[in-house]
Amino acid sequence: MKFWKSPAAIALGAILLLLPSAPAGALVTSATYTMNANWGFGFQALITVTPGVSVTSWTIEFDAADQQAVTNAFYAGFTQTGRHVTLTNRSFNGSVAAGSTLNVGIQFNNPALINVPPPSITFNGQPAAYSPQPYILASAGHVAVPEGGSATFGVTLSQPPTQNVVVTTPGGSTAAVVASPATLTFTAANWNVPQTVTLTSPEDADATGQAVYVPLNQQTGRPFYATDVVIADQIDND
Ligand SMILES: [Ca+2]
Repeated sequence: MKFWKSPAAIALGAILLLLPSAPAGALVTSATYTMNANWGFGFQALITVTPGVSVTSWTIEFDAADQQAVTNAFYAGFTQTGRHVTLTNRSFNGSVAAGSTLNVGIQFNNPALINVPPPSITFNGQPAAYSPQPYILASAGHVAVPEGGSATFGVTLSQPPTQNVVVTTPGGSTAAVVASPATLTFTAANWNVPQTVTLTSPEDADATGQAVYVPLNQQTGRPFYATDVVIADQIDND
């Protein structure tokens, strides 16, 4: 008997069509990670988790980037072993209903100036469907700039924009180191082609090298890319 002619098979097919496509208990747990403030040697990030099943306690785990150290967590306890970070619920927010959103903030020390998000996030030991935040990527964290001279670094995006992205560099004329050009424009065609930023240090009268923050901030475009920060280390010649 050909199974597709079987009345029983036809009846089973009809029953299957009536079942919901995502039965309760099979919802996917999702997670996002967003760097919402970056001041160079530290930053704050927001993690959101939408559990697929209701929970009464939770852990969120991920691997931080090289040298990143959690210094504080908001709405969670935290421990860190090497690069591995574990966040745990506080007494008041252990219960999270399936499909509702849990928000946790984290603050890091970030001496290596890395703004790349964690590669994955697990929730109660299970990998979450993870949407890492796009980011602006400088080719170096620190750039040495000789006084009276210049140095360069490159900038790319982590993924193509859906709407052209303009990134600004600080253009202060009185700084010990000046970055140019003042803006970089990335499109769906050139997002991964490094654009050169030139750091120039005018001669000055002091006898010390200044460290100048060069934040790379998105001004327009979509999606939203995390800020990267370069530190220009002026090499004094006086
Ligand atoms: Ca000098």
